[in-house]
Amino acid sequence: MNVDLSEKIPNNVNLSNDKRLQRALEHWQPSFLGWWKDMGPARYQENDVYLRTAISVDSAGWANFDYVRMPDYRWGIFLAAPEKDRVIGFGDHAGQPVWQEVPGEHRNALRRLIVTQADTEPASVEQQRRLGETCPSLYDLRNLFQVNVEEGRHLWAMVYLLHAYFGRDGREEAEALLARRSGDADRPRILGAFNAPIDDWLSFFMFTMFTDRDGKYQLLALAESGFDPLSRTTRFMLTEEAHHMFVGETGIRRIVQRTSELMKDAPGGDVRRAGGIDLATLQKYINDWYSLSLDLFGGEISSNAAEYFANGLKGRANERKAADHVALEGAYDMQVPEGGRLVHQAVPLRNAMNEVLRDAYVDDNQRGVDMWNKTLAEAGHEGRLTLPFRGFNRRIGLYASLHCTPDGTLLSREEWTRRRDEWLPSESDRDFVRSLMRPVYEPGKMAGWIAPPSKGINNQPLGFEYVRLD
Ligand code: BYC
Ligand code: FE
Ligand code: FE
Repeated sequence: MNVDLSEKIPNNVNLSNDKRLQRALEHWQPSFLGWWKDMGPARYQENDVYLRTAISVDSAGWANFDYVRMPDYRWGIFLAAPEKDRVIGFGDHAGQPVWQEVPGEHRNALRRLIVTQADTEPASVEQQRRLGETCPSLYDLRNLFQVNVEEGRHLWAMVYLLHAYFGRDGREEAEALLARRSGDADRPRILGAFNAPIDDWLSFFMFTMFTDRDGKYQLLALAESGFDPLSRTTRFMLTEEAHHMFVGETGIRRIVQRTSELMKDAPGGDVRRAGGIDLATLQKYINDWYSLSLDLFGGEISSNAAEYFANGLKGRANERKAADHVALEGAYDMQVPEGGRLVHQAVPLRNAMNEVLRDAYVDDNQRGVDMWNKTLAEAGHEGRLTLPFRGFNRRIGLYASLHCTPDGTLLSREEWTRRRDEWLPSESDRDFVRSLMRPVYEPGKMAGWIAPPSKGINNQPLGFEYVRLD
């Protein structure tokens, strides 16, 4: 499964055999590059960055490291190898052969899923475009750009599907993906979290921890799809996604480590005065990004999700592990707000699929938080970080109507408004965090609020020149 890198658009889908598709994508490419120039990283476009580029989808070839200028990155179209005799794994069509073309009756739903997935990829690049100017180290600067170019490639992955399988309206959607802008009042990105600003590195690490992890779970659910090209393209995206979450999880672990040191060593244990990020501030940023990211799973009770499942379009993460792939029997025990309290309600399983996926996501996050707490425990500190109650600070779904504390105690609107800044970053918290964001460009050096990583990228030393700045 090698890739012809001499082609304008590297790919393993035999693009040169389909002239019409090739022309359509070659037409879209300059628009993409124009968008990258306008909305991609605000600086450093001319600098050499030590990047990983996928040159084939097998384990040996998908991670090829070299210095590249970002605009020269080979954004390609790579699908995981087809599985022989693959059948639909769940829903009403379980056991039937997967589709290689879009079934007419599911066309709108599939297009919508693909467009929603696609929209998040350029959105994240837009959100992160100014971070390079305040990087805590060259190592981190390189990781930011790695994430950015790969999100660009994920956009390519979805645009390929739109162009190859959805005809004229697919091409129009592909144009629209380059026209929406994160945070723009008139033409915002589709999903909430992708319009929130990411203007400091603490937010960046929270985003790659929590929001990219929504990406992981949505991609796992789409990898189960009966529409085989969607399954194959998302399966390959997942291999790249792992690094994005690594950046977030280890980024915060490094901050926690530095904070632990300062709690011991700083005069009076005053972390902020010593130029670090105190645990209370870290907790508020967790509360903020975790709740925003929980919203990305959609409503707890969703007829959209039930239909996606029934029709074999979007499954559960690792559907194979489920005992019953039809899910017509059984119910999900859900906590539902009713008359000022939470009551249990049995929800038909198919209608609870968003919540089932969210459960897997919550567990995965908890594992990461446990790692951070291990760092605190090993340093002899009593303080711990936690994930707030799932209904905390939600804007989508059943809990959007609630006001509650991070531990789930219900509050009146007045009390919520009065006490909000105890739980979420206040303007002054944000100002403080921003005040720490001064760039460090010397190879091997780190900003004072974050510990160095335990090792470099691709076995390179920490002092390696991950980005050549001259
Ligand atoms: N913000 O039945 P409901 C990633 C809308 S991240 C705004 O509750 P459904 C990445 C919803 O669209 C992964 N609107 O929800 C990470 C619907 O609108 P309409 C992205 C929202 O449809 C980092 C209405 O509310 N992939 O890859 O079951 C960096 C009621 O819908 C939100 C996907 O999302 C929200 N948070 O589920 C880079 C996968 N939530 O119909 C990349 C594809 C819901 O009333 N998308 N709404 O206009 C989906 O599977 C589903 O669309 C959702 C929503 C899970 C998002
Ligand atoms: Fe992505
Ligand atoms: Fe990602």
